[in-house]
Amino acid sequence: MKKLFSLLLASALALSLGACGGSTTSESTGSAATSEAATSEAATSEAAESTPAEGEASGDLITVGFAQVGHESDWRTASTKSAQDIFSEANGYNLLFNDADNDSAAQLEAVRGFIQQGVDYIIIDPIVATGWDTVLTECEDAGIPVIVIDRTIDDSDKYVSWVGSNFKDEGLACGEWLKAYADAKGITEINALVIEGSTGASATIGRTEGFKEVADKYGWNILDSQSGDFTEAGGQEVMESFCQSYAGQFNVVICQNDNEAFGAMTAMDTAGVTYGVDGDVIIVSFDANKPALQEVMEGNLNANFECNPMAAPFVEEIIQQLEAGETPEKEIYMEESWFVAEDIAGESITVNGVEQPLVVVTQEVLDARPY
Ligand code: GYE
Repeated sequence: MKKLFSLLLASALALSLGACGGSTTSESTGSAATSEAATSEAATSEAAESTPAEGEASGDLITVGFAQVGHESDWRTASTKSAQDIFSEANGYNLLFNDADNDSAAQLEAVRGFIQQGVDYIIIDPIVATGWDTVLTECEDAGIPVIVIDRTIDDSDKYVSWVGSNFKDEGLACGEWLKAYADAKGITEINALVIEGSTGASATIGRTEGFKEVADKYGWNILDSQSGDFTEAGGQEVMESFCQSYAGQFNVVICQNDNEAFGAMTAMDTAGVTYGVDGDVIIVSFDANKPALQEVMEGNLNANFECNPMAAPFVEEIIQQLEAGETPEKEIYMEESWFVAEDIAGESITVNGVEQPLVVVTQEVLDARPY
């Protein structure tokens, strides 16, 4: 019954959001630091469903607080869904979900809220890579194990495990693919524009460093690099200004996630710049969510470097190991694929000595994708 109510609440919320243009706002999903606050703001159905009192009353459920980044991208939606699917009551969990709406101060307070509620475990997807040691010490003092997913925490090791991706390798892979592609096409000069993700996020830092390392190695020109905040609107805004400032000067656009790429494509359409396999500009993205892979298949995006959002099953395994008194691995890397529109840059690329296939996106590949 509770579940039905929260489902109804969720659909009512979705309808009302749809009615005001389909975009979520900070008011509706805002920086609710505790599930109580989240309930009053109707922030998420999970939060509405999972009050601490229920967690205690439900006895043997394991209570997990998840401090999520926000709702900025399709990748993020897939990550949230993965956690909600795995940490369900049916699976023995009581999930307290917090959407920090990309506000790192709110995310720290959300973690503190979880400590106050006495949760059994805390999952953090850190918005930014630094500023964590104090709150992680508070978690340690409270005896609550922390599991970090996706982005890294770079200034503290007071967590049990991290599950995520090697973002620098993603950037390196993007660069090495571009080299092979440009060679195959006889393109000798690269003038690139980079639309970065959110400032201070390890995903941004790694992808930027990886691509820059390859650009420096081959003497490419990075004309500009600006944050689009991992959103479609941000990508569009940055690309609109790039189209004005660098008209006729660029032949590569690197978007650090799929949603920014959608925005960049809109901006280039408006500016009359052609891109993709038949265009003047090579456009590349990271994440490889289904809607973006569709664009790769149609030749509108030249390549897409996957970032796998399905960390939750690994986190559950870690929690089960802790419950059994075992010591989980400190770092777990997700498996990811590199996707391309055309079969012309070779069959694979090698990054840090590891060779990985380039997958040409077909309908069959698309159909087999889980997110
Ligand atoms: O690429 C982007 C999201 O942290 C890897 O965050 C994640 C990034 C992902 O908003 O779409």
